[in-house]
Amino acid sequence: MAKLNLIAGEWVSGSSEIENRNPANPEDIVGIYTRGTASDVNDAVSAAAVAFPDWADASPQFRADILDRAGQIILSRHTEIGRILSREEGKTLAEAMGETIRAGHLFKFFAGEALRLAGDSIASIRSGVDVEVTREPLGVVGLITPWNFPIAIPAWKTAPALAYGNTVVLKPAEQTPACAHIMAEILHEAGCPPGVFNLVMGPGSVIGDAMVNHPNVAAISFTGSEGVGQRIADGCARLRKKVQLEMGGKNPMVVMGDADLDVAVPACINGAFYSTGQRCTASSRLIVEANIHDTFVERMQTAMNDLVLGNPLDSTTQIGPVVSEGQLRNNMGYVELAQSEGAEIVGGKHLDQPGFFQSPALFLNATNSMRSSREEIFGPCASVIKADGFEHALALANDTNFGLSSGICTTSLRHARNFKRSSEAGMVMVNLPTAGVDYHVPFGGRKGSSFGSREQGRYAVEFYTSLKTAYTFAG
Ligand code: UN1
Repeated sequence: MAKLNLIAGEWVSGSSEIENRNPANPEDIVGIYTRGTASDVNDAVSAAAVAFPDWADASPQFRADILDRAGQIILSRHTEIGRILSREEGKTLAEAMGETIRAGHLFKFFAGEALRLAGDSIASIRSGVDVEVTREPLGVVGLITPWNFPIAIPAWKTAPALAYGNTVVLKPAEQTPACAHIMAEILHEAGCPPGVFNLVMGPGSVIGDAMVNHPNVAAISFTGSEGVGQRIADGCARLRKKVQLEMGGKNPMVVMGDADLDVAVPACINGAFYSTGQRCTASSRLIVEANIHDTFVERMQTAMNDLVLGNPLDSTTQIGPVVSEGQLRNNMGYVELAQSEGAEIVGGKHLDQPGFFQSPALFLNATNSMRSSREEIFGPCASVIKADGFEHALALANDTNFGLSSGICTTSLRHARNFKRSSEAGMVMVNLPTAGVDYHVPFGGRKGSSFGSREQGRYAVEFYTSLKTAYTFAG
């Protein structure tokens, strides 16, 4: 029996079905999921529009309690949900449980934020007049989420949207519908009124497009690829919708000659290869000061040889499969490209076993101008680029069309400070991997990585509300 869409508080089937398979073991079917149509999107948007006035006017305590309950249920089920997440996406059980806990915390954080929505009272330039600035929800918001964080990203968009009084239509990635479906069940169970939260699963070209083009969807928040992001931005601009885009990265990790390699090597291994490199915050360019380069590469190779690849459900596994055959082909294509561009390849082999496995790859002697150093791969592959000193490393780090996350490993306060100030990225890490962020602070980038205001933390209010300036003359 296929898992269904949630529209107006009812579970409804779409027009076809899709199998959700485990990338570590394609024989393992995680579940069968319905695929909705544009008409399901219309129904979901209508339900969300009908539910909006009461939800927007509900006591913030009412909204907070529902979000808090949802967060609590997610936390209490994190082992079971983590296992399903690992089976549908391929990340290790530890990463999957960590992600599920993050989702639970996100709901609980935004439960609190629902009660903290604040405005301003500003003196008017006219006497006897009061000016108040308040924040109001937007209406129906459309959320489009990727496969690489199947529960955390749906949670970090849904929780603030609902906390501030919007109603939601969520379209999760087709490869990973299970966690979003569980989140929908949990919101339902937590007491979310019919129509406040709707789930429509199906292909992006159908469901996503219908959401972007629907006149009653006030805003779209999207995380995914650059190409799709551009299409969504164009559609939203045409209809003057608010839009928030979180797209790719080619995140630099600078390793200075003065770095503590006991800190730098694990940070680079984690940033480049954990979650099989399938994070938009992954460290895909390791920019290493020449005087430490050979030692660093040697230490990285030793650490890579020690990495345990395999079934993500085994507790010793550190690196699981890539998400799909298509993604594996893409990654192998970039390994070949890097080689043809003159890089020396370490690892990067397709493993001959069931599932979509490859060994992590370093592209040695890479230059920053190679295509393999400029385009996002979204796999466990990192270019190693030599730098002559701090200024050169900084220039290389910033020489990219992306600007999501960046990092530096150094023991110099001066290098750390200068890098934090001059890095053209939305998030900067010192002696930490570029990936793996806190859930209660802003997330987002610059240049080609992001568009619109930041996600997460109290800054999420910018996107999910609209300002109103009210003037009152009391007479
Ligand atoms: C993280 O690094 O902890 O899609 C989160 C992504 C990002 C999330 C990264 N939006 O990879």
